[in-house]
Amino acid sequence: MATQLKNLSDFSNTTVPSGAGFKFGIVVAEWNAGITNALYQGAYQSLLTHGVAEDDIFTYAVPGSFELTSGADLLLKNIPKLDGVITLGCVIQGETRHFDFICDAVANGVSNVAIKYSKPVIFGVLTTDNQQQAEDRAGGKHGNKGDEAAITAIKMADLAKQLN
Ligand code: DLZ
Repeated sequence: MATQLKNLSDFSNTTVPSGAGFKFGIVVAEWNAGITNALYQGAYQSLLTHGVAEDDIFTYAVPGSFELTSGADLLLKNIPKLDGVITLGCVIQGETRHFDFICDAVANGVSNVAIKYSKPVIFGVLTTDNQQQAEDRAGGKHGNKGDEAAITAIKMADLAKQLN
């Protein structure tokens, strides 16, 4: 069973479980490739650091963030025994409402895929006002959100292992 936390402060002490034996898919959007490549490097390195084997990481690219949902769905459908999928993208606000449609679609989409398969599908998508905010979160002053997405994937896969 999952570890019972006694109080909220226990959360800050939560360590990252070992990722050894877990199998993850990564789906990366090609739009804003400079940013998404940095997110990918962060996520991949973090999985390795926490014990996931190179052979247990399956990476695929999709054209844009909108396609992350179907990419995650295809991976979970076709790669046996995946423990979860990390989606990585970067949507930068433009002059039209495209931004809102893409962000809403991918946030709802990955949630639905997670529920469909009862597997973690992690939302590693930057949704920023401009390029600088994206760079700040892809290895810049606010860290690398790809790294955080990988840690979230391991924690959720570990939770699923404990409960299933
Ligand atoms: C079309 C589009 C635009 C305008 N902006 C972005 C963006 O900032 N980030 C991103 O990942 N993708 C963008 N796209 C592409 C869409 O995600 C999608 O690939 C197309 O609408 C085709 O379905």
